[in-house]
Amino acid sequence: MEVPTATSLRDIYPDDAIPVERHRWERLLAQFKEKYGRPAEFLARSPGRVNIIGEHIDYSLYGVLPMAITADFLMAVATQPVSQNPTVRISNILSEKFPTRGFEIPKEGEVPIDASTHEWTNYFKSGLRGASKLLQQKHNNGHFVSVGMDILSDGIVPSGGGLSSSASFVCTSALAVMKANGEEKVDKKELCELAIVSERAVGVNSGGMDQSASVFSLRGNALYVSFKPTLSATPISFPNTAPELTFVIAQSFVAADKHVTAPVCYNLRVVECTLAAVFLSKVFNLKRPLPADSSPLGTSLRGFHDAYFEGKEGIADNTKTPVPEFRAQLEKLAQLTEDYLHVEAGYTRGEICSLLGIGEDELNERFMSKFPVRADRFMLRQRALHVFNEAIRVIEFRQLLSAPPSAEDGGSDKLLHALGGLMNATQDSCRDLYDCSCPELDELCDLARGAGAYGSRLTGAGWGGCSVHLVPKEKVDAVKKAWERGYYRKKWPDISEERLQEAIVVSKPGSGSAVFRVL
Ligand code: NG1
Ligand code: MG
Repeated sequence: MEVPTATSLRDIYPDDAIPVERHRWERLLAQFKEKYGRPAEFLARSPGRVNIIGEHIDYSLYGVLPMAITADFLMAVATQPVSQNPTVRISNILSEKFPTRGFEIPKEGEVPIDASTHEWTNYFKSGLRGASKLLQQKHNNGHFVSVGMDILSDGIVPSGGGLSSSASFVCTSALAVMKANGEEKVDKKELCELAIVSERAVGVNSGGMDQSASVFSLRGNALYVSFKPTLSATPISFPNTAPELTFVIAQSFVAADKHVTAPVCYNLRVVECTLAAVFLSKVFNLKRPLPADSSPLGTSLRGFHDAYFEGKEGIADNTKTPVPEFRAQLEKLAQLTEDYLHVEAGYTRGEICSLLGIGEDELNERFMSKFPVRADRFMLRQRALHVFNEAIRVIEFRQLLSAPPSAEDGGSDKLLHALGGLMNATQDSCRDLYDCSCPELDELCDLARGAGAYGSRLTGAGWGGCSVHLVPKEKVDAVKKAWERGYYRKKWPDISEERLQEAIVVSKPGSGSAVFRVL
């Protein structure tokens, strides 16, 4: 599947967003011409996403259910005349929010990325790196050097908020580089896989959910993204129930800067899940080391899953859409975790080493060197329980969407309660087992549920950032009022109207990456 060349805004945005987007695109093109003294040749864009369910399981290679939002990163681009010293000149319309600065494209080796400075140019550079690597593979003409580019971008995905601002920026950047270097057709899977790997260069050992949602989404649909045996994305339509399913996004405004907290939050969770997988494979003395896979540290709970059930008659799942037995397998693994990973207080490095039969140096080298983490105890039990049970909730959520209860069987009210119940269970598990919520997110969820939301939970990495709520259309105002009174105006009595508008987003499912040829 290729990234589409849009011929009208209608190919990209839901109808009600068109007037605002038209104005935004025209403003960007006018400012591009003013800044660079010539018109842009094309525009590239990739949206942010909200994750409906399936949290912190993509890097364990279990399927997730995100939905692209309308907000995107939009880049106007013109290539520079061929020169000995190609450069990238890049700036943002909202320059104070997404600071970037130009740089020379190196003639040898990869563009250097200093992951210690958290600046947005790094995301462009990771997109440039990934695209250059892919173009080099495709055209194997020795070392590939990108043409110089003039870029003016306008990103309106709220940053640091769990709506994948970073992934959408990387995807747009990689797409812009591919187009600037003459790639007529850009394959979605290739674009997505390069964005997943290259974003890790910025210092967060992330999974592949965000880039997949950003690239593959189709307007009006959610997306089921699965990672084994290979990356695949399946559009999921919502049943046309009444009242219509509305997902409302609410910012906690708690800065969730994953780069700063990664060693004790996000990257630590990746290590804990990977160690849980290796630990379980030792407990069940599976013959050989776990198979290498596309997870950030090369092996995962899904790797343990497939190894544990390999050869067992009749139930082994390697298909894109899980077979019925897949759920039974997950329940079995959750039970094994209950029974065999019994230490609630967490496992020390020493205990892990003695069970794995390796020394502390090897443990650090294999699991904690590229992305250092800080912890004395690793909560293997809790993280594995969350992952296996969350993977089950995704299967149940999908089944409800594809086969909603019939009218006589309770109809849409039963559907909304069931979907909301799964989202609430995910929030409880993120808070209690995965420890990635925070009081502000818990507060937003309580207020929403009290005002009529069927389901409320954090979305994205958590530890701040955004929440997502399943709210029947007629209850949206009541929920917004409850947040205004009980959260936003309480914490910030002088909050501006504009900030309040920014806090709550009701977004219809938008489409994914696209390019728009101007000249
Ligand atoms: P956010 O918080 O939107 O960046 C992060 C990861 C995802 C996934 C979620 C948790 C990055 C780029 N993305 O999303 O891969 O693991 O957390 O489900 O870090
Ligand atoms: Mg992100």
